[in-house]
Amino acid sequence: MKSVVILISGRGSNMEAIVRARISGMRIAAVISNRDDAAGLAFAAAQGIKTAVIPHKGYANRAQFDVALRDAIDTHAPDLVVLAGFMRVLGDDFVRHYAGRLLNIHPSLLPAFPGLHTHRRALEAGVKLHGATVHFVTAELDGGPIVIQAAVPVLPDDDEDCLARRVLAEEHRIYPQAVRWFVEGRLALDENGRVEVKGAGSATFALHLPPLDME
Ligand code: NHR
Ligand code: GAR
Repeated sequence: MKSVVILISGRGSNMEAIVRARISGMRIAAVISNRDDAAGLAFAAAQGIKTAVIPHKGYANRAQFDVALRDAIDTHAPDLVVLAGFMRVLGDDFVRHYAGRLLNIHPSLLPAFPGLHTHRRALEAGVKLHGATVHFVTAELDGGPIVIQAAVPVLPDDDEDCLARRVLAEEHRIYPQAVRWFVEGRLALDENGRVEVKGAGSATFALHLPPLDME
């Protein structure tokens, strides 16, 4: 049985998608938030999952927060740590401690638009495809090895909210899939540091696109 700790900061809909996927061979040991007002905590508690809050504001600096968070996580001795809408940048020591067992979902088609406000920046750039990426976390922000991506169209009348909603629906499909692969032991890094998904029938992309001529 693989044990997983999920880190959230807010709504927690990606955490919820992972919980609802009922991935066999996986136990969710805890859901931990850096904010006590994270809506996702209530869902986790209602599911009988242990919850904890490590408020980043309670620490003098980022390094001390990272240590407290790491201690809280490690009481559960997880095989995997999942960032699901977790909004604090983590330091090198933290990331190194969880090397190869720390996943994040980022709301863009990386390497485009790392960092914050991805939907606004995609609209400003005029890209016609946008999406989401699950990747292993490294010290380089949103720069770690890519596991799976989903693309959605950017439509002419889109605003930030409706584009975010379209991307989020895809996040809820690809994140449980990536976690399932990890739990099944099917993710490996090749000699170039790229992710290989072992086994047949492992599409590492999802496309939800209208036909080119939309008449
Ligand atoms: N930490 C490392 N080292 N590497 C990554 O790839 C990380 C990470 C921590 C979080 C998620 C990421 C995203 O998917 C993530 C990836 C927060 C910020 C940020 O600037 C940027 C990227 C991500 C998450 N946060 C502000 C900060 O000062 C706070 C913003 C807020 O609280 O609203 O940490 O997008
Ligand atoms: C998701 O879109 C996730 O990709 C994004 O925040 C949202 C969280 O939603 N993550 C980041 O922007 C990380 N910086 P959720 O709390 O409902 O899963």
